Amino acid sequence: HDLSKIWVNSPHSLLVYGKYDEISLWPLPQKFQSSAVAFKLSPASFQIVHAKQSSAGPSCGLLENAFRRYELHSPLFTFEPVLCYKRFCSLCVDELSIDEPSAVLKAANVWGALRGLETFSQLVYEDYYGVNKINKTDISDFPRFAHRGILLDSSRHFLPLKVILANLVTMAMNKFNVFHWHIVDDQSFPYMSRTFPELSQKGAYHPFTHVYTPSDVKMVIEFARMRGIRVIPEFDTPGHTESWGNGIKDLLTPCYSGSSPSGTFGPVNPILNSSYDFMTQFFKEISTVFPDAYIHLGGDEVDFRCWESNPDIQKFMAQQGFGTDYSKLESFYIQRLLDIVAATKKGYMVWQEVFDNGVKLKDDTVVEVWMGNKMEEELQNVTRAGFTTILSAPWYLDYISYGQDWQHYYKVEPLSFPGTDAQKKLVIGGEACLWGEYVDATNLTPRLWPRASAVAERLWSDKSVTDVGNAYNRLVQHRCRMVK
Ligand code: CP6
Repeated sequence: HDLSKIWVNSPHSLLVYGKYDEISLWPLPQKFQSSAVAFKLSPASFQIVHAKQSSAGPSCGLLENAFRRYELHSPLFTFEPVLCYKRFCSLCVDELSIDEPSAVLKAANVWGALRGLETFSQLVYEDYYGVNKINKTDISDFPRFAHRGILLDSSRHFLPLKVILANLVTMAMNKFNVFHWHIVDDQSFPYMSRTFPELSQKGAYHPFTHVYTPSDVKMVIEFARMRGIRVIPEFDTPGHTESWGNGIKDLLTPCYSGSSPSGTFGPVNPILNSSYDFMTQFFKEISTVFPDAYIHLGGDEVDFRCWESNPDIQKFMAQQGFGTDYSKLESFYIQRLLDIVAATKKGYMVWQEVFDNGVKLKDDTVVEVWMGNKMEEELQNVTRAGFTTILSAPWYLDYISYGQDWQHYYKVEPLSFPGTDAQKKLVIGGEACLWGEYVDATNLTPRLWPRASAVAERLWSDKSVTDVGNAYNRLVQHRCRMVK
């Protein structure tokens, strides 16, 4: 027979996920009460509107945008949730109550309202007859940790804009709120700088196609903001900077073999004033391009061999009385860099080595603990010194192994280290890191999700939410929701 037709069976609605009243919220809210009473959502006039008493209105572009997004994806609702936006709430617990004749979402601020809309959308399911329903439900919710991040690395492999935006969408579905953009590294420099265009012209994998233009960067920041996600860029120095050297003459240390330069280069040259002049101009630009209050300055894995080989550096070490302790030279560099960045009025984040090397840090510095060995000791030390801390050591998602490794990520308790309550309060959250050595646009999404969802629930839900079996059942459905 000839093939004469193709029957396309398309789903009614993108946002109808669960089947037969299985509820699969992810991450689990702090307080949740649902009843068997179900309301039907028929296909006419679903609307999300501002409540009369709301302090936000149609002039709030961020919420208007979110309303349209959630409505667009759910054309079958007649249900009318009312968004009540209150400017102040002492405890900042947001509430969602679903009842007749309309659902009400009370949020302390726009970010809470966005999270509540996501929760609402996850509650809609299709019953046995294909009818869209939502049960009578009461939810109070708030995140356990304030900093819930994902690190992506766009240097080892260039990540097209589309991939980054798609990742921001899945982040919002998991209530992540920080995109840590490890934008440049040894391998390539895709950030297009207005002040130093040679950096990407000579340091990117391709000067036109594998770069983030100023408008690309703006797009990422705005797309993220619309979903309640901060963008913290990382410009890692003095190590991990090989690609910077292509565009900026004399920025990197020439390595020596014996008494002559070998032609290879090491970390940023810390003994030249020109290096600091460059950093001053460069970070002045970065501080205006990225609106977040924080910049990540890296400072990890500085290889001392090149510095050791260079006679000018040796001479400088002697003059400064550093002996042969190159971590003192590293601290010397970082100290000056921190002062440069502090002058731009930004806060900074650094990898743990910067703290370990005894660099004097501003009080509001955030230290990121990434080394898996002695993680608890490090958390103890950093918080004892009074610094705010982010944990990423247990969540290196680029490291892959056989089986369901999400369970390992899920079982981590970030506050299990010995310390006082005051110390534990300093741990403000964590990050799932997907380093890019073996990751590009072709495998990023399936490598990251739903494994990062395990981290999302650990950082959002109550400490007592630890049942792996229960999590498994919800995660299966949550994955399905993300795929759709
Ligand atoms: N790149 C940069 C990396 C890593 C770090 N910094 C890294 C180190 C060890 C592991 C995974 C990633 N690839 N710039 C360390 C923070 Cl196991």
